[in-house]
Amino acid sequence: MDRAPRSRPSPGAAAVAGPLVVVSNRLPFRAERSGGRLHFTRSPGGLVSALEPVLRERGGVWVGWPGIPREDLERAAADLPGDPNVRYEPVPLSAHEVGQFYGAFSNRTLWPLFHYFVGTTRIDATAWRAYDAVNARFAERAAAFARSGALVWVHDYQLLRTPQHLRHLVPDARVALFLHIPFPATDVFRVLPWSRLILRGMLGADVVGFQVESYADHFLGAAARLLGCDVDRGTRRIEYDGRTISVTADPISIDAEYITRLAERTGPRARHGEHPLEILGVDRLDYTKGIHERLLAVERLLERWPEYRRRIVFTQLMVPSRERVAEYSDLKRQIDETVGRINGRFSEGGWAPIRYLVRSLPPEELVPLYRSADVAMVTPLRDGMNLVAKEYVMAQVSLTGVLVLSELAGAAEELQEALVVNPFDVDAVAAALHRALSMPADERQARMSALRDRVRTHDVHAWVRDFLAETDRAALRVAPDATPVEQVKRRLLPWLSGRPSVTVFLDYDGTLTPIVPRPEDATLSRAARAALAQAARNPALDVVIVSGRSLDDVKARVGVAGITYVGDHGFQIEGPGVALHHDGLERYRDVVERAADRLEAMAVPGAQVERKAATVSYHVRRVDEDARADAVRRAEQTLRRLRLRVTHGKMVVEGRPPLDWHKGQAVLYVLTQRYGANWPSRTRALYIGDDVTDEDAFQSLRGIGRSIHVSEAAPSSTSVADYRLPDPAAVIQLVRWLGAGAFTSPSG
Ligand code: ADQ
Repeated sequence: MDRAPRSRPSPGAAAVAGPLVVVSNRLPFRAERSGGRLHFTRSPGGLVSALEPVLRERGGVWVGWPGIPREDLERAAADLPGDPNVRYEPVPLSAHEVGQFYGAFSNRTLWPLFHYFVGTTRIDATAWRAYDAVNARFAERAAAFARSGALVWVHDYQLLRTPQHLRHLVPDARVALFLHIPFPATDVFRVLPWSRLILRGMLGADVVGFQVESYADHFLGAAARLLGCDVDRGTRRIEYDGRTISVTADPISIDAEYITRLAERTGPRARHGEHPLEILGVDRLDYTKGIHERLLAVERLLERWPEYRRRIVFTQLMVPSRERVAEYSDLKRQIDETVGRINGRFSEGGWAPIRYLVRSLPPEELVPLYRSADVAMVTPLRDGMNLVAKEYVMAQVSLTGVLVLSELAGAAEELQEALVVNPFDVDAVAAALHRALSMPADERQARMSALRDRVRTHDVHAWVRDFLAETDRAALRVAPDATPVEQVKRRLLPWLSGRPSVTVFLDYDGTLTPIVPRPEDATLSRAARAALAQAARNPALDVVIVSGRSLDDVKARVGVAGITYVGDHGFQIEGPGVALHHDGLERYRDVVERAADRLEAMAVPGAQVERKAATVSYHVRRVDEDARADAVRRAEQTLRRLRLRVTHGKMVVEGRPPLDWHKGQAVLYVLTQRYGANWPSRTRALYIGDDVTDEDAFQSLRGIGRSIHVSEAAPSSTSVADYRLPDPAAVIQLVRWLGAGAFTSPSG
């Protein structure tokens, strides 16, 4: 189990090929218990057979849940299957975690919503948190390999937050994501309260792949509309957080040669009795697959064209899935009843029109069924791709069958020679069935051979090759073509130039100056002061410094005349045409003083008490690490006892009057005082800050201004800011650019 991945580039492999790390919800094997021991058997399937050869060749790791609860895994780890060049890395999950992350959020929220079943979508915040936490765990497992330069390829809707978590842990990781199910239109996607966080999660990847173009287009649209990203629909690129993300449409396929060989070897299945026309449906038992509607279409066929009575048999094969989800057992019951009703209505003389089997057949048994079926009905109500359609086509070695295919399956974009139908339109599906059953042999051959050519040339191996080639192209592209400052400038430019003036709000500590151990040492650099002074001279620019420090302190530290200062988290404001001395200051002055005295009396070594007019700050950066949590807890108690509101910043606990007033309100106050209530049509408000307390201002300006979070790491899921800059040096650069008035000219 501790084999390290080896890189073994093959001749002709792309220049950046290296170890590959596949991350998927499940490892490619099933665990079964027998004789008190756990046994692992490989799960068959196109994805496994396509990915394993590449993993073996490049050397690699497969990260996933092994399908058994954490408790059992500890005992069984030694028995996990291995391969000299592929390492399986299990992500241990408890039964409860699987229930929340997989059973609840993946399958009762994302699955229905992404398949446009909005009414069935559950919105459950507990499940969301579990999903995000489990996604982070997958990222942690993959991080060690990502650090050594491997390409990490994340799969499917269960892991949409994993790319961002991985990017957070390994900023220069190479990450790709492929979504196997549809990506819905923005107005459906945004039903999800966490849609932006899901998007940010996905945008942690360098390449995001979808089955078909329309899903890729939906994703580009969502990035532009929900996150305000710069999106180039022509080249399918998204600018996000200083990086360029490529979006691709690459339809997954099957191992075409394997299915063909199996079909040729096994030959057609013996036909039974005198009912020569066979119609086949093969699906996971899932409400998206349209099984019930399909049964109604068979019923309609027998009603409208009675000549098919006694001449057809419709066989529906279903693999049970997600049996614990109520919608699935309801569906099973509904299908049972409808089959019973239709068979009851039409059966005669030992003939029944519908047979259905609930079981999984091995390929050796499934392929002969495909081969002998005169018609395959693949009529999902919505499907990312649908591999059954492609399997049927490749098993049709004698070119006699007809594929009836839903236009709402991704496969319909490629398989145009099928009889393409709207699966909700029962009459149209019945008519297509009639057309398929009565189609002349030469038309059947022509259609089927065209379909086979298409699937043969784009099989699953081509899919893997094409997708990996895209990731190589992304890695080889000239490194992010712009610095973070340039990226932000580019995005701000069109917005800024729409108004005659810009009001820029800047936090002080951590935004204009680097964070230092002692707050009194945070002095402004000469370059920063010069940039602010230049900005202050620009008549189209209004500069406001916003700080948790006292007004006098921040004024003295910045020392630039003609600009506005907001101190004490907004309780004091002073600048041209605006002044505020919040009445809470007087009412709470004594309480705040008393709080400061008590915090000082605690005499914690390294702790520092900062007294301001309306707030008191307790700095713990220099408190011994072991004692810090305790110091924070005691400070919180002290402040709460005096009925002050407790807030947290970076290594600081603060006590403030329990009034509904914060940096966000102070920002709106300044704007309204200076420009009137309709300020959004007169100035552009931009807020730049790094602290937790700045989030209030980001929040106040959402939708009516823009905000930049100063943070070294990729945006944390807790910040609501629009953009990010890495450090104060980048902020100063941006201020210099604003000061130079470049935003007023379209050339920037
Ligand atoms: P699924 O929703 O599982 O996959 P699909 O693409 O049809 O849908 O794959 C089903 C697979 O299960 C096929 O390979 C089929 O042969 C097999 N299968 C179904 N019933 C069976 C039975 N009774 N016995 C044995 N095998 C059976 C998701 C997306 C799809 C997307 C795939 C791959 O929902 O849209 O095509 O991933 O990306």
